[in-house]
Amino acid sequence: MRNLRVVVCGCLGAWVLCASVAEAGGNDALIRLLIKKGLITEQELETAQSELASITPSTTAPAAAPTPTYPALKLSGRWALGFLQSGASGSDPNGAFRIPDAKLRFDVSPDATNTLVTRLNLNNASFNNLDYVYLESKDFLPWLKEQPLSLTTRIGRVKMDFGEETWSNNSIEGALSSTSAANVSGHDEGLQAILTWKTMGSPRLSLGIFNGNTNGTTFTDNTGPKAYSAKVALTPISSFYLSSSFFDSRALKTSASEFSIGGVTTAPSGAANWSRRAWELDGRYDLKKGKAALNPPVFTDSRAYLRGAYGLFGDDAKGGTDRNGDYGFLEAMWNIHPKWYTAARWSILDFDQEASATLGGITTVKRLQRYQLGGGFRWSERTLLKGEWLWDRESGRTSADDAPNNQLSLLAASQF
Ligand SMILES: [Ca+2]
Ligand SMILES: [Ca+2]
Repeated sequence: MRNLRVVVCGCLGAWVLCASVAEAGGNDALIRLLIKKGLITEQELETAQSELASITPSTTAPAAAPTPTYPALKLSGRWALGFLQSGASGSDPNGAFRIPDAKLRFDVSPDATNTLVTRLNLNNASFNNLDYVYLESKDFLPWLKEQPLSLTTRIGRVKMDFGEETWSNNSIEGALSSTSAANVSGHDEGLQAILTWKTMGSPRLSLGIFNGNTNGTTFTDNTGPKAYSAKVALTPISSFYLSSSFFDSRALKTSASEFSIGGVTTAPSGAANWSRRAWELDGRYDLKKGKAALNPPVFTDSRAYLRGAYGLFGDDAKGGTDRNGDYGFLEAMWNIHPKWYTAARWSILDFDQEASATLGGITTVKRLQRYQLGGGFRWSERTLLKGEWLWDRESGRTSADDAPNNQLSLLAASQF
């Protein structure tokens, strides 16, 4: 009898599966008959039905994506806090617990095309300014929807799209806690247009036009000529990314530029009118490329990456001394374990001939070479514990050579 029950139960399982597809009418009578004849118990019937439920493919349609409702608000942010200790000429000679980076960002979308982006700069637990406020509009040209193209425009105060370090030059998103020696970056008021092809290596063209000068209290442009930037980027193979950027501030008179090179934005000494131009080439190769986006680099799931940049700049000073030079970096990061990574970078900012500048509070630096070694522990998907040792070597100074400004940083960093 037991063997018969096993056979009947097995058959019943298959039969219930078929019966679920066929009409249900009349099945109940058959089940009642099988129970009555003692060929199956109620408990065995329940077990068969529950097994059926677990193997039957869902016949319900996949849940449709919820229709977005507008206006929509998205809140995001990041922070890094911890302990920093520098040499006597650095920023923290006494050692200090600090919050070197804290940002809060609001993305408000009034409709499906437009998003108003505002980011608060709360570094060192102070309200400093709004890093940017802009309106981003995506794919609003009907004819473009028929093409393998995507167009995004931004108008307002934006981050200039120049080079690659600018997209991760902070204590959270960079593999290392500090930036490279040149850290070329800037925010300015203007208009950006980004055109991306969805095929053929995803080439990307980014163009921008900006006021150029740093803001007074009125945020107006002190000269008619506008600054502009251009960048082209390409991913010829999935593990290799390449970009080239160009910037021209055009006439700034004696105002400072919004485009920073090594923290230097002021006019060259003696200049009655000046302008800044820069060109940069960037490359990145990922070993065992993962699925995460290239930015932020610290959250890469590739096994390792190597990236580098080389740039040239010229500060043309009418009535003063030109300030030209070049810069670059080489950076490597290696995920030695799913939870642990290590990273290192060498970078340089080098002024030509007799030119020099104040870099990180150290005056008359002709050449800065920065060596960084660090790593991190992935506490969770979004929170890291990071450590870095940084050596800054200044040379070519007229007053003295290398200043004691090396730095140790131990940080907890997170983003949401
Ligand atoms: Ca201008
Ligand atoms: Ca030094």
